[in-house]
Amino acid sequence: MRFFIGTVLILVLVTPARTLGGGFNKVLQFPREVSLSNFVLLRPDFTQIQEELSICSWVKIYRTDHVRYWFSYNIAGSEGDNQIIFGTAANGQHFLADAMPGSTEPYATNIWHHTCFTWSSASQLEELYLNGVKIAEELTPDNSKVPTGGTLVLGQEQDSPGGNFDINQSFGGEIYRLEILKRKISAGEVADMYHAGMCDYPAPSTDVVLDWADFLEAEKSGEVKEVSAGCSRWDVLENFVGQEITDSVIAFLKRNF
Ligand SMILES: [Ca+2]
Repeated sequence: MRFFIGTVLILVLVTPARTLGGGFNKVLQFPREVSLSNFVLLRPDFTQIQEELSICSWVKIYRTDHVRYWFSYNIAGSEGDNQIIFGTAANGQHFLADAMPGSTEPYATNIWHHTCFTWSSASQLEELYLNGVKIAEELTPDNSKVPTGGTLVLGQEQDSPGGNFDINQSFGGEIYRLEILKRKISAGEVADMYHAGMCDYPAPSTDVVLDWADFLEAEKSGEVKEVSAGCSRWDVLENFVGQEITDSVIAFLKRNF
């Protein structure tokens, strides 16, 4: 019994509290030198988002030599293209295997964008936002549903579940705070998220089906790595690793941070 209590105590102490914002300041980086090996793969349960969803993220794009895909959700045996893909140009988004009309302009490189896609089967309306502003919308067919049982890949465009990637569609860039909600959030909520900025990190709402911590915990392949989002003042301490904490180091930190 004593052993059991001790084990429970240890588990409580080492299990990070999700409500404290797991994943804060952790960016997933996909190298600029693209490779078919660089991706993150999940097999999520999308039962709760079959008829309504929002998918929002901060994304930084390193290259625009092709339309490249940072998000793809593919169903085995489904007809046509991927069910959901988000790419590096406004016309690079597909939902329910249907291309969303939009500008052919690629997004600017090396700066953070906030992107949000919202939809509900009841309204039939799918809407795409970039930096808090709606840039595209389209109506989906009656009684549409997102199929469950698919494979979600970050960093590659799948032509079959979890595979058949194309080097000209491989993503080089960064993703931060991707989350999937079971509710079609409003234009005002999207704008609020954008204006709060990428370093704002509220605890996940009850609408969240997959939060950023879930993506960070997923299997990473190739050279995908976690880097700092630059959202923590403590990042500066990495510059002092191995050094003695002297009065001058403390004075420097106080002056600058
Ligand atoms: Ca492809």
